[in-house]
Amino acid sequence: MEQKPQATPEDPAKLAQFQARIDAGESIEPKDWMPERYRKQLVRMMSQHAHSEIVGMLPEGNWITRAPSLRRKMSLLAKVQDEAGHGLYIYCGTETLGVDRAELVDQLLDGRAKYSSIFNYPTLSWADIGVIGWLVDGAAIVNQTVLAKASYGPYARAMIRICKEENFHKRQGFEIVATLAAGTPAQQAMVQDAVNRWWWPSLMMFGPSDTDSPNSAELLRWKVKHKTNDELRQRFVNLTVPQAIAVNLTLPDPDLTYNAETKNWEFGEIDWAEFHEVIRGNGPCNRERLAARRAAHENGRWVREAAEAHAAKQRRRSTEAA
Ligand code: FAQ
Repeated sequence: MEQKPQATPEDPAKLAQFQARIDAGESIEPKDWMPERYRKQLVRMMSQHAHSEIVGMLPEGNWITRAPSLRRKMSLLAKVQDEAGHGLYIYCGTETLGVDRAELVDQLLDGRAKYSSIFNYPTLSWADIGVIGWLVDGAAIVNQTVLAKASYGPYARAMIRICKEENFHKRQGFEIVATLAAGTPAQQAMVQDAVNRWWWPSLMMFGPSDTDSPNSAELLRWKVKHKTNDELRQRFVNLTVPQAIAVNLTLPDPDLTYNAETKNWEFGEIDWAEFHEVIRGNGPCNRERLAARRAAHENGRWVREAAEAHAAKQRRRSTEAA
């Protein structure tokens, strides 16, 4: 159920004033006038982001009962719990744009909403947990550090807080990776296999290349995005290659070469057909992920109903007392 608190007809003077505020680097706050299209773009992007955090709990949650030590189990539990917090925090941010969270959740559960492609891949070994922290949280940080300067205040503030926690996740993941990479031959093979499987999907997290990204131009003009998908992807590759070298792991790309002139690690062609299949719902785990979220939602129904009944009772009491 979308309310449209700011359905003011968009006269050119207002639009120009809005763009001038953006160009001056001002932050747009929930009660400020904004073009309907700006609001819609933010709802789209923020809700996809919130869904990603929630679905993102599933691949890692798969290993909580099998973590190799109490210390690893505690930090994995904390990480998964953090992702839930990020999701709820971003849903709250989306609600400041006049959207009901229940409606967004329905869109996720009935398959209308997108969430990050990366969470449709399976976690086959313990090494995947390290590699997700290193590569997936690493990619999320590169993307979200820039989103922390987004023009919409509530989203930008959410990103600042979330990035602090993602940094911790990345370090924790890299520590698992470094430990396995310095371990027995079997551990080394396990972590190399995980890197081989997660590298390309991690690059896909940044979205289609700039020539194929329908939303980028508008988001850049409104300073929701400050960098393009390809710019962020390149930054991630540049940061990650030296880390792989440091722990003697190979990245599965024969075309990876350092260009001393541009100071970039150039990389091979991404399999865009795979990317589009995954976001169309045909990745290795799409169906499993949605089934797990639907079951969780159904199992939580009694909690929501009890909370609503309690809130209604409290409201009745305060009306009677007044
Ligand atoms: N997966 O025009 P663009 C995390 C869609 S981090 C699925 O380039 P845009 C932390 C896109 O939505 C992961 N769909 O789109 C964590 C659009 O579809 P639409 C989440 C994708 O918005 C770590 C269409 O393709 N992070 O969860 C993907 O300008 C570890 C055309 O694309 C965020 O969401 C994709 N990878 O740029 C949790 C960050 N890429 O709506 C647990 C915020 C593109 O037109 C464990 N979002 N699409 O039908 C963004 O920065 C942007 O939305 C991009 C896409 C960069 C993802």
